[in-house]
Amino acid sequence: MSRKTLMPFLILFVITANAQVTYTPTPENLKTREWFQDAKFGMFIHWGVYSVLGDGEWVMNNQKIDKPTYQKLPAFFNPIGYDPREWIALAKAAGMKYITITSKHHDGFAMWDSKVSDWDIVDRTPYKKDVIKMLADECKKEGIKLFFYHSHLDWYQDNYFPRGNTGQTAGRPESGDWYKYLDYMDSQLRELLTNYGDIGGIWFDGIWDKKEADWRLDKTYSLIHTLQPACLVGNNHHLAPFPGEDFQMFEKDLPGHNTTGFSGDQRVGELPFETCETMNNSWGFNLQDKNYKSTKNLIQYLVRAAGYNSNFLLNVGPMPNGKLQPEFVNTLNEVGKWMGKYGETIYGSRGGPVSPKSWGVTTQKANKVYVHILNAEDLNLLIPDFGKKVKGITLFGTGAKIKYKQDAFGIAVSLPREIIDETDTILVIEI
Ligand code: FHN
Repeated sequence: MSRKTLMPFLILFVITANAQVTYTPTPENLKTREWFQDAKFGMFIHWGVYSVLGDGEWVMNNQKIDKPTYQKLPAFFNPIGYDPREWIALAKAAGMKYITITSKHHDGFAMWDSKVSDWDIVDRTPYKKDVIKMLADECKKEGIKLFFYHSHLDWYQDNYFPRGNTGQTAGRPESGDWYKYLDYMDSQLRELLTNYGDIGGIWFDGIWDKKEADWRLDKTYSLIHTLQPACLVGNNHHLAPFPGEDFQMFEKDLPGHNTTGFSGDQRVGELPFETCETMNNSWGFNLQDKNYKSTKNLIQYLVRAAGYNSNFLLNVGPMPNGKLQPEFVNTLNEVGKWMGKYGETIYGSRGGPVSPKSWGVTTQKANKVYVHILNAEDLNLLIPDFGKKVKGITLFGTGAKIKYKQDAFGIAVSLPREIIDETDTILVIEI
């Protein structure tokens, strides 16, 4: 084998070798995984000082802003309109059961009161308040689990050296101590897992910036599981899960798909799944991005995700004043109305016995299989046989009986035209 052919294997080996070699999740951890799969729907929040520029969370890198210039930003970040109760009320109204917020994005800025750095919201902004603490306290009151998105990649720290593929225009010195950076990251994670109550999970991102590095995942994952055994670890490395991880995420794609190009090397593993998506085309607040996805599109994404046995983490990028844009609020309320009516077919379900099809997906709970027809291409639907005798089929919501014929090939259903709902027509198959 040539060096060139060997390289991808070596890279994979280096990363794998850094992960916990053997990992047995604790009973508490398995319980959180179960809860996570039942919860199905969460709110992703990308919020940082970058929101001031209204050009997304990559603005430092994309506009080639150096550190001294970027350091001016926190002075403009004064989110006096921030009220975590509003965000949580909206998440609940949308039917979401957990929130994943950026504790630190790639710009390295800590949105909590870090003691190991002054590059944080309390030390650098006129607002001076720990927004993560405020959110954590309200989440606890409201029974919403809180997860932290935490960037491995850091465009600010000098010790993030040798540098990766991004963050090269921050004007940092050509030297640094990589292991000091990892120690620093672990100290910050220790703060987050010590001072903010029970944390649902840590959602890592950014390893793809420096695939060949020794990320010491073993140490970091062990630290997390020692501090909070029930806390789930997930890593958006776009690869198959490593030992020490508790869920697998897919960015902007359903498990096994690669429409965005992120998941080319991603193998679908055995852990609980989550897919994340934006409401327009941006994660962080983007003033000019008006590519809002429709309510129907987002509901169908959520339903499809459930059919793929996956959670759906839907992103909002709050504005610098701490408010959410009305476009997001309206759509989320509409999604919530739908979940209020049809959530029973999603929450607590698992991917159904029939694999996803062009017409839709199935979910299942106990002896009920929910057939979600998202695209009624044909009023004569043949649901492939899944080895169970059908006792009856009804239309979800009204309970109206649906005629069917079952044979060795499957279940033939002729759908009355008047029952077709262009968002999702849901049949309940009792088995
Ligand atoms: O670079 C980030 C990006 O800003 C955003 O946080 C998304 C969320 O999945 N993840 C990274 C790109 O893979």
